Amino acid sequence: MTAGAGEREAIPFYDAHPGDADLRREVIAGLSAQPRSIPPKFFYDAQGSELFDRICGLPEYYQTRTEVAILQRVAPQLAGLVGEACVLVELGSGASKKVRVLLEALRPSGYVGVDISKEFLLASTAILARDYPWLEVHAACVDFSTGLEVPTCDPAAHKVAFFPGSSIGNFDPADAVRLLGDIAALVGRGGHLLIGVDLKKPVPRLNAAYNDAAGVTAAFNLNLLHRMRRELDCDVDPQRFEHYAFYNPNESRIEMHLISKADQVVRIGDRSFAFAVGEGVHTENSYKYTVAGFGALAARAGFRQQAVWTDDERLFSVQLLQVES
Ligand code: AVI
Repeated sequence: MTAGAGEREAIPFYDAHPGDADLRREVIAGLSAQPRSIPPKFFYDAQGSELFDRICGLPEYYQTRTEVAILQRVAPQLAGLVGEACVLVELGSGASKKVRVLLEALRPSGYVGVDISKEFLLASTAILARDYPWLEVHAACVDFSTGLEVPTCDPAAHKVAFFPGSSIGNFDPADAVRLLGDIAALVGRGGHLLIGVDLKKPVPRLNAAYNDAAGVTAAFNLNLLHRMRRELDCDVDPQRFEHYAFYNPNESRIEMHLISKADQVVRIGDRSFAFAVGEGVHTENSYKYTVAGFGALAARAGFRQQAVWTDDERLFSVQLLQVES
């Protein structure tokens, strides 16, 4: 297809989107296990991605605005640290808002948005392609918790992965090392990873961020049950569950659960799952790190901390990691 004046060709799209079968299989496996759990990657259908976007603007959720302020402050230095004409690969690109600061500062030759939420990814990369006509934009719908096979625009270019929002915190440390290793393989020797990492801090601040007064985080958590109703043959009633989130200091993580408000049975196809009142499903962990603790984790995947920036209150960090060469 050839684009006419003022138009762009369709964005190259790589689709490895997990379908209904993965949702059904992982939900049934998670509800059959003890303790029960469902992986947080299933939060992000179109509704879940919208709700997460709203979370990012909440007064209690300090992460997003703090990270954006750090990125704006350090962007001018970044070009000097990572060099010119790179390809930027954004993991968990979501609404692709934060990356704009980097696009202006780095002027990369290519951008690859990688996300599990297909509709959201296609919409946000289309907007980027419209707003940055000089940029080669690609989209890849991938569940990167199971591997990172992503076509990059220009195989020879220096690669900079961008993994904002402390999404790395949603992986248990062993899985985080595995994912960081996949990112190291993607960017190659000397390649970079710019990553947002949420820091340890007083517990009330953490608890408030995951129990906002407007109830958006609760709606985000409960959307998982709405999604099961929408996409599976499932009779779960989301009103009979409630959101529960707290900081677990022994594991250095926020935990989110969905707690049954009644004795009840949930049916999915021909499978039934009995819940006693108070029984829960573990839906998310969000690990919090010290700067040194995250450096040690990244080193296990072959990265060294080249630069670390924080805000004045040390709520959040943005870290530039480089694969040892
Ligand atoms: C995407 N991730 C980094 C968010 C977090 O803070 O762990 C997801 C989230 N869960 C509840 N609020 C936000």
